[in-house]
Amino acid sequence: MVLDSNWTGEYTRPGPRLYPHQWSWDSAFIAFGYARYDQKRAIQELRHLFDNQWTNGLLPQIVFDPHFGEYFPGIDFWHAECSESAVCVYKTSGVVQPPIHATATLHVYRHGVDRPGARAFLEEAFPRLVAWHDYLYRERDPENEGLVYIRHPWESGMDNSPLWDAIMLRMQLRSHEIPAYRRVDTHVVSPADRPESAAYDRFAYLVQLFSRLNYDEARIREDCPFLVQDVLFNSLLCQGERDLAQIAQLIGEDPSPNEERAGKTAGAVNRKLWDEEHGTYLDFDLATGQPIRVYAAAGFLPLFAGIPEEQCARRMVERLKTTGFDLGGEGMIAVPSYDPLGFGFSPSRYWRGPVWINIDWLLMRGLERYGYEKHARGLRESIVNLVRDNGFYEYFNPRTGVGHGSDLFSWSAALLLDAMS
Ligand code: 9YW
Repeated sequence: MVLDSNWTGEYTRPGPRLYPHQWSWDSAFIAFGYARYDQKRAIQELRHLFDNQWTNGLLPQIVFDPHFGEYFPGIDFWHAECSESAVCVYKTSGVVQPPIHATATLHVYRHGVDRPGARAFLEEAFPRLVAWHDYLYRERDPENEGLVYIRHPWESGMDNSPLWDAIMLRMQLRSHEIPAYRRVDTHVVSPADRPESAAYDRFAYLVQLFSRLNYDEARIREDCPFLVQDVLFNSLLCQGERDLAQIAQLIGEDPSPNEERAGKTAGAVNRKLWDEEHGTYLDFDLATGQPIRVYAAAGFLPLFAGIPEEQCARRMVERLKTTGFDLGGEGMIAVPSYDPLGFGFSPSRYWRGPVWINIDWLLMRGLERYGYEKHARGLRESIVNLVRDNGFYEYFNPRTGVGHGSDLFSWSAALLLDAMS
């Protein structure tokens, strides 16, 4: 079983060779899978991440396992110790990933068979989750808009998406500005599946910028060429706040601050990120003050958080059906991560079009939430068949179903377990 083989005793590796350390949103997705059949592991998974939270609340994208060296960028590239807040058990990276942790924690509570254990974990996790969301609203929303920014493509969880192409192109680096580094990923899987080296130059440049600025967010905000209010990140934060309010209620805390923040973020997503012309949501580039007019599947994920009004949701579903996303149609095996009719599409390259199970799982839950049962059921069947027929890959060609990236990929297994139960 995929999850058992990736379990280290402390956390679950996202993939056996490509991703040996602990990744933040992977662990949350993995906890969804464990929730029903191994509550203890679901809790351990999240606890291992929370134990490595920075003192300012930042929940790191990667917690490094000292037993595994082979990964770029590793501990020595991040220099997280430059931040006085990075006081944790293990070394970590210095960026974050989408905040789906409160939602995962509540899910583990709801499905846990050991009720006292599940409740005790809610009490343990609550202050961690509050500190995490407080960090985001405090450090990443300087104008108090209710929308937080990300400052690296890795923070989106979709690092090679065409969403970032214009910003990457704008970052014209002189050769002395590109740090020396050696990639490991292209030795583990086919380089044709992975981001180009021009993208990695920019990823590495940003990491070096953060460490040079000692991870001081006020200074990063001034100098960083990548500052984006991302639809998926803010939608998950909004749902996370709704779930944190539920957790507060369950353990006898005041839910109103979280309810208020959820409402504020939902309102801001609708006001600032909705694209009336195309009936979807768009990311906003804070450096240019303009929306990013790139149409990715993530633009539909406010459905997961109940953000759009019914009428907007209807337009979104129409758009999903009539564009290259082909919801419910015959052309695509499941909903691709990026519109195949878009300029940056590739059926096999990382985040530029392949089907990702986590994106379709979020969309499936969103469609269910709005009562689009037939489409939700269709999408569930598509992803179950896709994995059954092709294996537990990281992502899949949307036309042929051929798997790419890491094999034995943990969240593909975990979310399948959840989708089938
Ligand atoms: C990287 C681990 C991570 C995921 C991201 C995915 C990829 C690249 O792998 O990140 O090297 O960190 O884009 O969403 O969490 O599975």
